[in-house]
Amino acid sequence: QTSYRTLDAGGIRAFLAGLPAIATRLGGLAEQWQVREVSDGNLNNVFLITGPAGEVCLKQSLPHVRVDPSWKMPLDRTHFEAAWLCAIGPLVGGLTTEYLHFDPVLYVLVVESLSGHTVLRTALMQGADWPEVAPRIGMFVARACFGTSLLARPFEDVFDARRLFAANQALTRITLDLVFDDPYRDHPRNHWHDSALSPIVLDIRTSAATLLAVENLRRRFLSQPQALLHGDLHTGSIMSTADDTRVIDGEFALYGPIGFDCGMFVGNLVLHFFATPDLAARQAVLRDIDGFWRSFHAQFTALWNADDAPPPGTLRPLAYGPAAHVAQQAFMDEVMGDTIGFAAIEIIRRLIGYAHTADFDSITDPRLRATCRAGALAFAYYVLDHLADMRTIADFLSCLEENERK
Ligand code: SR1
Ligand code: MG
Repeated sequence: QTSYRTLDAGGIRAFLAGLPAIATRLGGLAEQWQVREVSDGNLNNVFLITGPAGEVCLKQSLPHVRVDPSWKMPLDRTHFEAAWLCAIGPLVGGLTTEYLHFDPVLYVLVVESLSGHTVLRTALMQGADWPEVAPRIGMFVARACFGTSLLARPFEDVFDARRLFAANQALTRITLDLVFDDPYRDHPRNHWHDSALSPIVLDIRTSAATLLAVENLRRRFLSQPQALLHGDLHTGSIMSTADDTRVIDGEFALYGPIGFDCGMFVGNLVLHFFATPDLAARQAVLRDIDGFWRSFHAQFTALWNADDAPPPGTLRPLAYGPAAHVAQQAFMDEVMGDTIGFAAIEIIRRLIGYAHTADFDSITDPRLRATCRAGALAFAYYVLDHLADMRTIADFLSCLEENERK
């Protein structure tokens, strides 16, 4: 067939049997391949296919949101994920999955299977303490963002890439609505379980300073195409073991402010901070936020200052010495400011918007759960109202520690 259809297990076997490199990777005959559905995110069908010689992961776009068939959606998201993977794969040194195949009719993406890895959010909820993961994510963001920016590529390449990803409008619209808009007004998609959150929601929605901060961040999200972002870098978009970490699910990829990816990751670590009752686990989150930022900063500036000859046509520095250092510092400070702001926005939407996260679900006492959620929401509200005072990751972390003592 030459038109789109949603694949079932039989359809998946027939489809993969027609791809010689993948069929060889799986080994044996198609009838022997085991197909297991592992769909976990909100949008797509995901399967693991296991043969006698190996395993692959297959992801297919649906014409709707997976968790809400009445919410219609174009199919092109796996096209953008494939394009993202091809763009950043060569830059990030093994910190994502291997791209294997994309089918533009079925909107099927086939990638390396990571069945030995655990989704980072799940691992954190199970008590894993993997100190190297956050620095690896810092490395990932630095490499992917630096390598797709004007600092590393001629403007012609960057403009072509911006044009390609500017067409990822359906998912950019989701982010705009779910992250930057719905939580700040009444909308049927919003919901929260604990009435303890309601007074804070009211405060957020009636604070002019907070709403202006959100508006400013929303504008920056759409108007600062600094680098190719992952676009949805929460702890469910990361799979890891103690020794190996991969960023997956780049379907929300777009050119935007680098601090958006940093802020999504940091915001989700903060959610875990408020969700875990264990003091040592909370200290580990503080360490991870610090480790993430240090690694991101060190790697990004190292790439910027490297002596390697950049590709012909790349912008060359015009200023050297202290002036250049000051300019670089200003750029990194701007990314830091964005990181803090976007982290707060991510926390808010995960507590009162459409797409919540599982972090708080493991707290069995309903009153404690409500207190923890309210603590996270109040923290994010405080951060948005004090953005001007929070200039460094240390400022952010001390604010988080203060909240821990409350
Ligand atoms: C309808 S999609 C809802 C959320 O899930 C994705 O992972 C993104 O975070 C999006 O905002
Ligand atoms: Mg996802």
